[in-house]
Amino acid sequence: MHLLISVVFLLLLQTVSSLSPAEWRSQSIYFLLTDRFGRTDNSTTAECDVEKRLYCGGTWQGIINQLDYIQGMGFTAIWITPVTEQLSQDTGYGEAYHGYWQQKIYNLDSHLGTADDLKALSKALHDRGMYLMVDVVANHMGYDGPGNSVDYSVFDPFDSSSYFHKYCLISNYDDQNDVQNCWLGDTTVSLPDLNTKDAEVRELWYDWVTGLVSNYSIDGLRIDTVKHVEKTFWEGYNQAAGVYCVGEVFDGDPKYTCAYQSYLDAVLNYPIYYPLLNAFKAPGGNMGDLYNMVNSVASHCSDPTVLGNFIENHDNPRFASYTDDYSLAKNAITFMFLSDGIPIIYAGEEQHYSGGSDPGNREAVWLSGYSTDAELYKFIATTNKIRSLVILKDNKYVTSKNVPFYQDDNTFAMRKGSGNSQAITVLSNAGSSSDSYSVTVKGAEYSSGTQLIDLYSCAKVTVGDDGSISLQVESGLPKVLVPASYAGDALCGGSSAPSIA
Ligand code: ABC
Ligand code: CA
Repeated sequence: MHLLISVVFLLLLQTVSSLSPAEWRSQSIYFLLTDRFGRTDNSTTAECDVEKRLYCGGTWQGIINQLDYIQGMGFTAIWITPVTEQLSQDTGYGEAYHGYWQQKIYNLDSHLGTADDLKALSKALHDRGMYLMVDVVANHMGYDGPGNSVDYSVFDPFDSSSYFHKYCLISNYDDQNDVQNCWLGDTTVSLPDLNTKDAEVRELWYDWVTGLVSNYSIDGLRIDTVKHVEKTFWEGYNQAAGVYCVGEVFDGDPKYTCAYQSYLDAVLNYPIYYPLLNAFKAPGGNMGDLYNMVNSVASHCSDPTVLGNFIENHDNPRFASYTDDYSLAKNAITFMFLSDGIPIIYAGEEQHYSGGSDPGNREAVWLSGYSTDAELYKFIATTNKIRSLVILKDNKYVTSKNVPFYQDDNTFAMRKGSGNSQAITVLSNAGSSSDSYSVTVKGAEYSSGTQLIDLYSCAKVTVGDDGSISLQVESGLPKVLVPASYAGDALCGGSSAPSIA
């Protein structure tokens, strides 16, 4: 009886402290590489040469030190890179500063701090009403050297070759058996591939993830290399985690990627990533493909509103490595925040960092001095405010599906939300040096005479006779139009705007 009561109590504790997929919908995520974000000593000058691929000194305590900077942009959650103990060598690809080369899953990576530090980070976030998402890897371990030279005794608990698939490198990404059962990595650094169909391996992982989530009061997980493990593994894993899980399925085909949403709460929105990049990485980009992909994702994914949206991460060249144009960057960011799903900004994006491929895109954020005056820092803060406001005003906003309704060579428009509280997002690919131009978008479904306001510029517009909206696009900047009555303390306040009653 006592046991039963404690079990019920523990279950209750878990449900109050963790966040469900439904609750994640309204969050906004800041993704950082722990080693590259903040140092315990608060240094803003400590050297970090990305090309060396060595630990640069970021820690969990260093994140705690900079939570004002993250919260100041309006984020409500952070996603941090894996926390487990890594291979210790300086390999042909440097050290395991990124956290994806684990060896001992019950230990933490001591470069990043202690168990108490990680708990302190979790608590510091929760004290602010923020949430913690941790990156986890179940597909593989990491080993310094070729696959046929692996000493399995270094792994805990997977200390024998019997826990792993036979060594073979993935050679054909079109063959799903190859992708699941052969090994990622190469002969410089091996990623020994676990036999995840094995009952013992599954049980070890499921118990491990339950323990991790409860020990550190974790609110959500980002799961690595999801396409490299058979789908049936993930159902049990997600259940054992008991929190929102968003999986990395590195593939732009919505049919392929969305299929994983039948086994995991969500996936990262790789299908949108490519057309979003192509729409804005240079002036005059392709708006039609983005328009069509919104519809494809909506039809293939069981729930597009819980996907993780991004335009940058640590595996792809940063947006500013394609173009230094601020208006184009702003349009891509606006899309991510106002379309279906949960926005994810990759640390350094707010400083307009421009690193190319891995390892160039892993610059230390402290070298920016954590400037809160940076143009995109301020723009992201405003965009988080806009998203919070439309969520506050419309309790169906996050669950409603966005509908693209207008497109031409330079302009793309979509609406999201219910009835008379829809947010109308109008994007431009013209770039910051373009001439001012006028555009009339039709299909917004607001009745004629309605007064709308653009929450970025605070300019007002009245819906025309046939429901069309005539706009002036300046410097290729994006717009988010909402009922003019939304203007108030949060945004577009002041004497000229009516305040929220
Ligand atoms: C290391 C060095 C690098 C060096 C490299 C060869 O080895 O650090 O400098 O260049 C970690 C580290 C990396 C490290 C790797 C390998 O391990 O972070 O620095 O690279 O040791 C996740 C993580 C990622 C992590 C790992 C491994 C997995 O986010 O940070 O890397 O734990 C594949 C995987 C994907 C993985 C990604 C890096 O590689 O599937 O899980 N990411 C195609 C394939 C994808 C493939 C992708 C990139 O190429 O289909 O499966 O991702 O290689 C679209 C298609 C896509 C296609 C893209 C390119 O085009 O739709 O399918 O993706 O149109
Ligand atoms: Ca595998």
